[in-house]
Amino acid sequence: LLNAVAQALESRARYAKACGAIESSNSWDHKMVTQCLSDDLVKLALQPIVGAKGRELSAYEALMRIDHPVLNNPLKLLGAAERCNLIHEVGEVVAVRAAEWLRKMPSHLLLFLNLHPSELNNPDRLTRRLEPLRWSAGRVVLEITERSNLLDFDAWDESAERLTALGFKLAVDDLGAGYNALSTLVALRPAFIKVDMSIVRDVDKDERKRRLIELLCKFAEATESQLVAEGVETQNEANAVIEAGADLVQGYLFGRPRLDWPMPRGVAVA
Ligand code: G
Ligand code: MN
Repeated sequence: LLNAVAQALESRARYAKACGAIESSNSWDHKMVTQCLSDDLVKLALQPIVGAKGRELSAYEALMRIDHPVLNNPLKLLGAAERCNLIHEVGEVVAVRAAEWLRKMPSHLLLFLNLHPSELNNPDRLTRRLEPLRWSAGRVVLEITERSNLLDFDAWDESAERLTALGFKLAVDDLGAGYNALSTLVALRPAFIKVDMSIVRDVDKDERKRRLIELLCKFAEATESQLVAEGVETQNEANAVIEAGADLVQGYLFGRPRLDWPMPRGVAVA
């Protein structure tokens, strides 16, 4: 039944759009996003991030999971929230959920959290919505994807400065998947560099990928940041990125995102 309702809603939204009824589809978006927020349908799953050398659990990345029949993945929720201007409200709920995880997690573990690039345009609003995390800002790493052009956002530097002053750490996410990779690395001075899984995939079989990761590891070392290899799925990929000098590894090999707590012990061992 849920599937049927979902399909009906989705085709109705498509129909409304096709008719050019932008306003009505906007109000659908608004209704559905608001429903996700008010009915507590937005959850955060945690995926382990593991130290490359000792294979010890070092951090988790919080990834949104949405229990809504139509907006049933983060991209759909964020797409709808962008269209009806509710990105900030989604972020507020995420911050509250992330603070709940921080309270449960052992205090030596960091929590990586994704920002929406448009949030960087409004430093006041962004710092306000991160308020629930302020008490433990030093354990929070804010990921900024380089899929969008960070430098297009006027206030990105003020945002970055204020977040750093509050004690939050910054990460460049998805490095290698987007368009602006290298200038973001220079401008943002991130504490963590997360290399996209498109570069990690088959790194053990591709000499150029291996060389590229080596180069980025050298850059990370020289700039006192840490390199995280994302999307590691096989033991051979893990061995290759660790040999290339990655500080941290993340991916299905080490654990999938999970909603339950406590996490199973002994995540990931090579
Ligand atoms: O853009 P970002 O790096 O935040 O996206 C993380 C996404 O990648 C999540 O949706 C997560 O579920 C997914 N993911 C995490 N580890 C792996 C992996 O090893 N393989 C694949 N294919 N996806 C992964
Ligand atoms: Mn991320």
